[in-house]
Amino acid sequence: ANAPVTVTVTGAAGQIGYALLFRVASGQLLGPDTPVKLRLLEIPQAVKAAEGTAMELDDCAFPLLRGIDITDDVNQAFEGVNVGLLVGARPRTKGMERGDLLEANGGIFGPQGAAINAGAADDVRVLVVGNPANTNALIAKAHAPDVPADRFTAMTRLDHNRALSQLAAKTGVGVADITKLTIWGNHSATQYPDIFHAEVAGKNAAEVVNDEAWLADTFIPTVAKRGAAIIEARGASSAASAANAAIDHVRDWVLGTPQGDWTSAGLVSDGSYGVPEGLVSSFPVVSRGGAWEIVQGLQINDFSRQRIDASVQELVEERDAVSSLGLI
Ligand code: NAX
Repeated sequence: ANAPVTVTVTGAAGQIGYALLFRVASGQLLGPDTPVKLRLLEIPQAVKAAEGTAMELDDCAFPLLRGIDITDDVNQAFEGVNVGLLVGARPRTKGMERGDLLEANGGIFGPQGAAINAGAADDVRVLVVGNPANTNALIAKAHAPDVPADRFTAMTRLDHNRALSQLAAKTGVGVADITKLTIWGNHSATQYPDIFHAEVAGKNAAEVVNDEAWLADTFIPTVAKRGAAIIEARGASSAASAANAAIDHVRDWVLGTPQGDWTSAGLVSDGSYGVPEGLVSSFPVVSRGGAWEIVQGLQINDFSRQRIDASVQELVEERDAVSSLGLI
């Protein structure tokens, strides 16, 4: 068996935390040969609820679970961490301006980045789920100058999975027959789900669909506004599907993506596809040898270019806002 891996989950008492922790502890994150030690970070008022979740984790008697620490101390939470799942964030409340939201989250993700810089294991991998995920990842990275930038990622895998499901339904195939979909840009309503390089059972998806009106007026808005539709229907935001996507992201990062396919993840841009260097933007990605690589050489048509640029522009504005607030 492998050595135990320390997995830190922030916002552990929240609804995504509740959907995530049992799957991590059961081995679905890192596979059946890797024991896990859990670190749960919460704010003081929610530590008791996190303790309740830990009691339930104990009661599952998961053979791979080698311990649970619960803390409200950010440095303790990230000491020796191998995988950091940054889920807890400050939600936007009524009357809150975007600047206030970014500032409140800067107060969370700045110190978490610094704690990762100070205490994390050399192989640390960080996935930011808490919104605004891309810019929160940018803030955390900015406070961790000694950690390679490619260890900070933001979650767009839920958007990717939503797009897979919508395209499979439209084309009448199973999701496993859809490959090479891409989510570009920000995890927000401006995100661009791109099917021009995707394949449906090996055939070009845009040609199979052959319906630009469906693409522009149904597919893209359905994927981009799915989070709001879930809230409308369920009375609460996506939780199990978000946890599932976090599991998919980290598992693929550590264990690799399948040959002949790719997925989507928010990575620190190296300038690929005209996305300004340093922005955390979603790209088509593969994972090889435990590291993400951006899929290169895709031809971007005008339809896609406009939409990628619009989402990237929003990321530029968020970066400029946190920069003028002194958060990065
Ligand atoms: P909840 O409000 O249920 O849980 C959040 C938890 O975080 C709470 O228990 C809270 O006490 C804790 N928390 C707040 N500040 C903290 C801090 N400084 N340190 C540690 N814990 C802290 O939200 P939940 O539904 O679990 O969603 C969590 C985050 O995921 C939200 O920001 C949400 O917007 C975001 N999402 C991101 C998605 C993505 O695809 N990237 C999709 C799902 C989700 O909407």
